[in-house]
Amino acid sequence: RAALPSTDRESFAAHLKTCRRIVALVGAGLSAASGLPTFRGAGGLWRTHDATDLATPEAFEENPDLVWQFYSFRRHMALKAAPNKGHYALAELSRKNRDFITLSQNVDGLSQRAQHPSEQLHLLHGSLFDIKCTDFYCKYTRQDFTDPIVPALAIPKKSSPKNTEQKEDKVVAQQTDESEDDSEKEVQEEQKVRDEKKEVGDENKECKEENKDESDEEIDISDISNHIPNLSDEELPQCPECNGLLRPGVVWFGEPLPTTTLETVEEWMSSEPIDLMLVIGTSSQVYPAAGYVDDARDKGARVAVINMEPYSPRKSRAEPLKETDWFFEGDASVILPDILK
Ligand code: BJW
Ligand code: ZN
Repeated sequence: RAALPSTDRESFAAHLKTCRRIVALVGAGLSAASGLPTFRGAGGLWRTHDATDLATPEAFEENPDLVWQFYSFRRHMALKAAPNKGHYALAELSRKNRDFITLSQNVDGLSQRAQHPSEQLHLLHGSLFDIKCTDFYCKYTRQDFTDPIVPALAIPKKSSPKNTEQKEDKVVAQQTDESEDDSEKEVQEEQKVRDEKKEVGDENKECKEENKDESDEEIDISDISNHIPNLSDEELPQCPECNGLLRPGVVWFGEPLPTTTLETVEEWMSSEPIDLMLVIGTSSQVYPAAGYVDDARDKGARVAVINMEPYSPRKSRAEPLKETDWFFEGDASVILPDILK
């Protein structure tokens, strides 16, 4: 019989105190409490499509409009969401310990918005807000937080008469914002202030509540579930340099992870010892990301898994864990602030 990992927070706290070099692998579960759906299991569907089917170069080639609508929706949701206490706890520990790196599979920008030190945050799967040209020879890229990125990708809104007046106001306001040509920095600053207010203001509420926005009501996903208008390539984001089609700067299945990120991470991982590997809110099914857990173990790391699903030695989630490892079952936004404090 396999030995069970510890669930004891005190022994974890004692180990954490002695740790110098720490690495965290984070996944969609970290942002779940911010209201963003995970990929696998419940919530992994967008309209009728499996999220992992849309995250492929083949899907984009076949149906760029469908895939862009998926990403436009994800960008909208991510911008509307706020970082949760789990993001803030990781960011805070990073500021205290410069030998702590986080390998994030998330593309939602929430760790950055929680002021995670950027040199200690490695984005394995890119970002929803990096946009790049699909033309192999064109190296055009930009950061872009505009929502919607082009008018045709606006999220269809509910058309209930009750909301109509308010809805129109909002659309106008959004257009004014854009025409005033806000610099991206200003937009991000404003967002930072809003994030901080949300965090501090609603301290006692559940994270999900905290991140709920009145404008949630505006989006009616059910209404458009099977009706996707065909957008032409001209209506989709276009490259200002070569007129080619732009795409989200995320890493799809079969694509290589960003080279410099891999190099930096591998260099950090190559020195010994690594004292602790935190595996947070990820199903650890996607490689090479999941492989870093074994790499850290090889350098001596004890592993602590934080996941909503109960521990099962047979599933491949950094398992099998050892007796000297930890498994903390529950919401990362609740557990992280407690165990990392
Ligand atoms: C909570 C919670 C709460 C819920 N609190 N917990 C070796 C073996 C087999 C296959 C391969 C291999 N090496 C490579 C492959 C192929 C492939 C792969 O891994 N396939 C597997 C599926 C088998 N890998 C690749 O293709 C990668 N590229 C590559 O290897 O390139 C090689 C190459 C080299 C040179 C030239 C060319 C190629 C690329 C992988 C890219 C993955 N991309 C995606 C989409 C990103 C864009 C987007 O966001 O749309 O990344 S797929 C998707 O999965 C996304 C995620 O980052 C990633 C991981 O998912 P994650 O985060 O773990 O989410 P879930 O939903 O799976 O899990 C959530 C977890 O949270 C669950 O456990 C919940 O219980 C838990 N949870 N609420 C705590 N509140
Ligand atoms: Zn181009």
